[in-house]
Amino acid sequence: MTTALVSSWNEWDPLEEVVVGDPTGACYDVTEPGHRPKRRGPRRDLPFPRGPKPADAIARARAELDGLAALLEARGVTVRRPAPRDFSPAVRTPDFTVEHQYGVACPRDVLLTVGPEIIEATMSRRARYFEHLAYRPLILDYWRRDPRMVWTVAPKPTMADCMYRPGFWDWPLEERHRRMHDYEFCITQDEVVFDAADVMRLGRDLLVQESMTTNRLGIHWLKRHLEPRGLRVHSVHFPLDHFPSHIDCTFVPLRPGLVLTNPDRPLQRGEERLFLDNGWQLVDAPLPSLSNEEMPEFCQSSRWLSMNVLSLSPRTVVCESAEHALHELLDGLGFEVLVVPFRHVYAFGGSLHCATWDVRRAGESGDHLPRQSYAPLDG
Ligand code: DAV
Repeated sequence: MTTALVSSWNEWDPLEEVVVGDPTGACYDVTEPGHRPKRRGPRRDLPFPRGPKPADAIARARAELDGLAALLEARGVTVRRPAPRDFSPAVRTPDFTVEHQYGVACPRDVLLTVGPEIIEATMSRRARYFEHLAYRPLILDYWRRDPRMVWTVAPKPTMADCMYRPGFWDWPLEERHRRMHDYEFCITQDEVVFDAADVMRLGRDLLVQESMTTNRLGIHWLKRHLEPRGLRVHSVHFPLDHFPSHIDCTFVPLRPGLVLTNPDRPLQRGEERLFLDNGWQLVDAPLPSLSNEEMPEFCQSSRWLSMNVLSLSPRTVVCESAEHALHELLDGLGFEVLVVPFRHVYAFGGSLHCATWDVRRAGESGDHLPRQSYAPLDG
C-alpha cells in the first residue's frame, strides 16, 4: 500500500508537506475591474506603480520566505517551491487583456487541498488568471506519484467586463454600509467565481466567505462538488468588512473547538450558532501591532495580516515576529508559538497562511461540528 502524498482535511493537523510561495518575477497589483490597488502612507495619492517589482523588494521578501521554509524544514516538514517564472508578460484571452500578471508568493489563493484532492480555484482577477500554471509541475508530480490524488480544475470564468459590477469601486462609504447585507461586491453573480483563500477547512465542514473574490455561484459550485462526498459547505459572512477578500485575516480555526476571530469583523448574526452549538470558542485576536496606515506602502491587505498564521499542529502556530500581543494570547491558550519576520512579504499579497499551501497533514477528516440543522444542496 502506498502512503498518500496529498491529504489535508483541515487547517490544524500536523503539517507534513507544504508549498511555500516565491516572490521571484512578481509584478505590482494591476488596476482592473476586480481590483483597485492603492498606495499607503505619505505617498498615498501618487499613482500605483506598474510592471515588475524592484529587485531589492523581491530579495527582502525572498529572504523572509526562505526563512519560513527553513523553519518548517527544521521542524521536519517537507517544503516545496513553485518554479520561478516571469510575470511581466501581458495576457490576452478572447474576453480581456491585462498588461501584466502578478506572482506566486501566495499559493493559498489559488489551490485548495480537500483530503486527497487538489482543486485549482477559478480565481477572480485577470492578472491572476494563469497563476495556476506556475504550480502545474508540482501538481503533476503529486498526481504521478500518488495514485489516489484527485486533480480538479474549477471552471474558468470569462473575466470579461460584464463579469464585474461597474461603479463598485466608486460607491461612497454610506452606500457600502447601506448595502452591507446584500454581499454584492465587484464581481457579479453571473459566473462561477472563487479564490481558494476564501475557504477554511474544518474536516467534514468547510466555510466559504462571500467576498470580492468569491461569489454565490462559486460557493454553490464548491457545494455541488464536495457535498456528494459527505462534506458540508457553509457560506459565511462578515457584514462590517466592506472590502472582503480571503477569509484568512477574519476567521482562522486553530484546532478543534477554537477559532481566532477578528474583532472588527463579527460574523453575520446567527452564523455563530454553528460554532457555539458545538461548544467551540470564538476568541478575538488582539489589535495588530501596525495600523492600516503603517502597513507597507504597496501592501493591499489590512493590518489584520497579524492573524494570518500557519498552524503546524493543534498545538504549534507560526506567527509574524512583531505581533507580541498575539503571541501572548496564543501562549495563554496553550500553543507553542514560533515566530518569523514576514513583513516584507506583505506587499506580495499576504502573510504566513497566504504564502503557504498545505499538501499533506497527518490525520483524517473528522466531524467537529456534529450538531447542526444543516441545509444540504438546494438546487
Ligand atoms: O484582511 O486584508 C487579506 C488577505 C490577503 N490574501 C485582509 C485580507
